Amino acid sequence: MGQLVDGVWHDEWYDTKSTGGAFKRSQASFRNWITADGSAGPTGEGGFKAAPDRYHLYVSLACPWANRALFFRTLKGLQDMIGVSVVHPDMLGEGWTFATDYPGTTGDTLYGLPFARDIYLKVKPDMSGRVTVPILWDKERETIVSNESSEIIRMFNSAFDHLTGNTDDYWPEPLRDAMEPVNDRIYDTVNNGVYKAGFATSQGAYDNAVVPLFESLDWLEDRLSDNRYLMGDTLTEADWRLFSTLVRFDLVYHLHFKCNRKRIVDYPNLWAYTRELYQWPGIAETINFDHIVRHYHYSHDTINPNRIIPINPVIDWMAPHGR
Ligand SMILES: N[C@@H](CCC(=O)N[C@@H](CS)C(=O)NCC(=O)O)C(=O)O
Repeated sequence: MGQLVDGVWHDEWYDTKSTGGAFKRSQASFRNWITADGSAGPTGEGGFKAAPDRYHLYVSLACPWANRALFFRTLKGLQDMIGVSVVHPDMLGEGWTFATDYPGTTGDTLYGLPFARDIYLKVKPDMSGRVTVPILWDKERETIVSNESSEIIRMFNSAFDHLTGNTDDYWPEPLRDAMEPVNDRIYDTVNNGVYKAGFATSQGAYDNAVVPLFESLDWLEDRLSDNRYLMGDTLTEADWRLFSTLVRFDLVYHLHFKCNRKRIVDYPNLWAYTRELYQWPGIAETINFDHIVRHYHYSHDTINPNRIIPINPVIDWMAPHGR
């Protein structure tokens, strides 16, 4: 793990000294949007028109943010239009790498570069900042469209509809206003909450993350008792954003990130809901538990310095969910 400073790689852990032990996630640096006609999106510049085989996704199969981009690539039938390169699960001194000595990795299938940072440096040789996945790449302009997964899933949700004929809408207009605070709470206390708990280097920072995390899981358990999905009868992006964290919870966040008041299997509604989404057509193929378990336990040497991979519970993901 490290970051670029003026184009030079520095192998250093997240700085939590200046924040009283609290993990602060940095803002994504590329915020353009693919649109149906190439017009500019809500942020960034225009010129990224939806087209078959023009865009490419760099992902880690371990990463919950990258995984949600993969969910949407599948849900929206974009597999033939958008290629994927998969990084190595171990993120050590060089950051994400394109090493291929691990099952399920692909290397950089476009340029054969060794490190994910090289993709960023190709665009901005003096780049400063973290090198994160997912990266949505434009093969035509040879640049990064976006490295912000919440925006990538919105692009995938609609920009290619005229090309694929898939008009499934996970961000429906009538639900947007109500969805926003749900997404915000889930992002802050659950998706990012597990990281804040796990990367905390003081008791106070850990407590400030882990208590709201379990308050939110209780709130979600209750919400799902009389709602089929988070926003009612309609399956939305809010569900997929939550699912990406839930599917990792019992295998990595519970132990490795010390989010251990309860497991997801202890919540009847959340557990059935997690299984339902796991069993959604095409979704299981985007989830690689081996990369997930390996990445977290092997990469975070401040948390697990001996890199021992735990035995972990055996989870029956295909058990009937009854929902
Ligand atoms: N805002 C980004 C966050 C992505 C992110 O933090 N990805 C992690 C992997 S799970 C990463 O690449 N971290 C490397 C680092 O921070 O150095 C998004 O949602 O797309």
